[in-house]
Amino acid sequence: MSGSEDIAEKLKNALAQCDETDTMAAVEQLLAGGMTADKVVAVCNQGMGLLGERFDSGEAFVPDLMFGGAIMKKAMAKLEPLLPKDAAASAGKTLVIGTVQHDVHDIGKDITAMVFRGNGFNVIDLGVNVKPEAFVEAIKKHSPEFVGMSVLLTTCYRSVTETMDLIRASGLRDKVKICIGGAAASALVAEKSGIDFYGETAVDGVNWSKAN
Ligand code: B12
Repeated sequence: MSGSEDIAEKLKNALAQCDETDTMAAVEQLLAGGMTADKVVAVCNQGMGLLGERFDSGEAFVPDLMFGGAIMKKAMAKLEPLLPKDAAASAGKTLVIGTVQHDVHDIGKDITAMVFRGNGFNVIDLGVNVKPEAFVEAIKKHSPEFVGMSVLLTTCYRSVTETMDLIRASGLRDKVKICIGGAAASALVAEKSGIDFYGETAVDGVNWSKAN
């Protein structure tokens, strides 16, 4: 295993074990070794996935998820200024983004907002647990080109379909392009609910938005 693969492995495990000191040290080491910030973010995501698996198998508990989330945010604060930026490509277009109703996970949504901002988009962040009505009001108020929904809980699929239904019922569907992301999202979820694009990562979402 090469040096950086070794450190990436350490980073994943440190995050999954909620070890703040080792996580931050590994982030620094990967950056010093020349790994780009977006790749380091991807490694962190894998670590959070491992933490989720530990939770699934009864090895970790909700406080661990909270602690892991806080460490991930700290790592993101370090990485955010280093993420690739290309402000010209977006021509000042607007994205309205939020985590759907009944879901309070905000780390991936925040990263997505950050990456869009870094690429010159005007981002309206509605926060977490966003009601369908709030998405609709924001579309009316800000006339965005794009809407992004984040969903991490499979129990929140209904919030996604309710949001889509209300956007359609309000006559706004043709005015916006809509993307979705987060651990519970998939191309299938997007297709079934009439969403234009599923972004596996924040960068996928930005690339799609730039091309559309
Ligand atoms: C940290 C965490 C928490 C923290 C969140 C802290 C915070 N401030 O966000 C807290 C403690 C609050 C939490 C709570 C719960 N959680 Co939780 N949590 C996680 C965990 C471990 C990591 C999530 C995370 O931040 N990942 C890192 C980020 C960067 O990844 P991401 O969100 O996927 O985002 C990336 C992409 O998906 C994409 N993206 C995200 N959104 C969008 C949007 C768009 C438009 C685009 C283009 C891209 C995009 O961009 C990001 C970067 O590329 C996940 C495990 C996992 N596999 O996701 C479980 C997980 C999501 N949680 C889970 C559960 C069950 C819960 C609880 C119900 C636990 C409980 N019993 O109370 C509660 C629910 C609370 C609620 N109502 O929302 C389950 C969900 C299972 C399911 N099938 O639905 C998971 C999968 C864990 C597991 N394996 O069981 N959780």
